[in-house]
Amino acid sequence: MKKKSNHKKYSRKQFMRNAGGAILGGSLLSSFTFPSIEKNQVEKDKNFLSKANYAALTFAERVAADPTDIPPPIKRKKPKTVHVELECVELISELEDGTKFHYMTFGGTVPGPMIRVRQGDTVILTLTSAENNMMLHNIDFHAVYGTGGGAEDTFVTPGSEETIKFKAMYPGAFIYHCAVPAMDQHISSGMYGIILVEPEEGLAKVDHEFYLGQNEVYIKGETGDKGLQEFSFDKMKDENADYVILNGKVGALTENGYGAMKVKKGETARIFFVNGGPNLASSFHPIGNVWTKAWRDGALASHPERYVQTMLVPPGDCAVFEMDFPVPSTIHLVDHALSRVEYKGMGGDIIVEGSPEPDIYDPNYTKK
Ligand SMILES: [Cu+2]
Repeated sequence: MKKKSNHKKYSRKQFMRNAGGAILGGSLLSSFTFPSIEKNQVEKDKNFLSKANYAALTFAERVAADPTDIPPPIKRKKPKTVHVELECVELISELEDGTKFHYMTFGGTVPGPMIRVRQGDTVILTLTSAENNMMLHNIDFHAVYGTGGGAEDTFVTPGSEETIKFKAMYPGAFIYHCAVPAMDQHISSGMYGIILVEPEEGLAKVDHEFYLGQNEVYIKGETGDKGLQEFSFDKMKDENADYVILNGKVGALTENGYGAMKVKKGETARIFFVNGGPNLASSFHPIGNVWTKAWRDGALASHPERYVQTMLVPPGDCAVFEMDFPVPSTIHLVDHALSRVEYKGMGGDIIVEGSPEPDIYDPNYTKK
């Protein structure tokens, strides 16, 4: 049985005791203020991570979310009450092979599990925090009317839980993210995902759905350094990222990683994309293809834009795409700020299998 965290009555001392150690708290620069959290906490604890003993955290072989691990489309014609449980999980995993990092996640993956509800549904959301976590966490849903999108009422210390209820009033794909003081660090470390609120009329039928998340990571070392890398607040303040990655790890969604996404010629796919940031906008582009339909900001109540080459997705935002695959090809999904692809790990692949379509694209054409 998890204990309620009851954060509103917490003194810093109690807070530290319950967390089993120091907890990195709020930035004085934050525009978000939580009166329940002492303001000088972050300055006192700034060096906590560099002194932290990570022995309590488990090593996860894989932190990258499986892009096909998505709840099925909703067929219901009526709203209902949906129970959702999300666990805050800190772990050690790899930014690239041999480069270890203290990830903070929802559910152990980056991005966190995709939540799928229907407009009008009532959501009973329970946020839990794993016993061996070191930090304070909470959750802010952009799909929620209410203070902090739920953040103010979901602070969880290690081993505790909080529950809120909300109604999904409007449709769209919305980010959820941790929003404790120092939320930029927590999001950079992996604490973000999508809550999809399907419109009452549902979504068009497609052959595949994929779930992708971009975020950037700041470390004290350099990109590619081996061993456990410390988080760099200084680089984060300068927005000078060492990694810009898709689904939490360099090359995760390629044949050299956990495998590319696979489709067949003539099929269709929908892509749910979230940019956690915390600071960098994504110029999201499918090399060798186009976004046949694109819902900017994940705003599914709007008409989609058509044949969009590069979609700007700001930090803290989503986009929904539909794609056609008329020819066999390998489509590189990139942030078209291409130095992030060349030097910082960004990108993932969709492989389109099938026989050639020389009318549309002929790589072997001989000039007559
Ligand atoms: Cu957090």
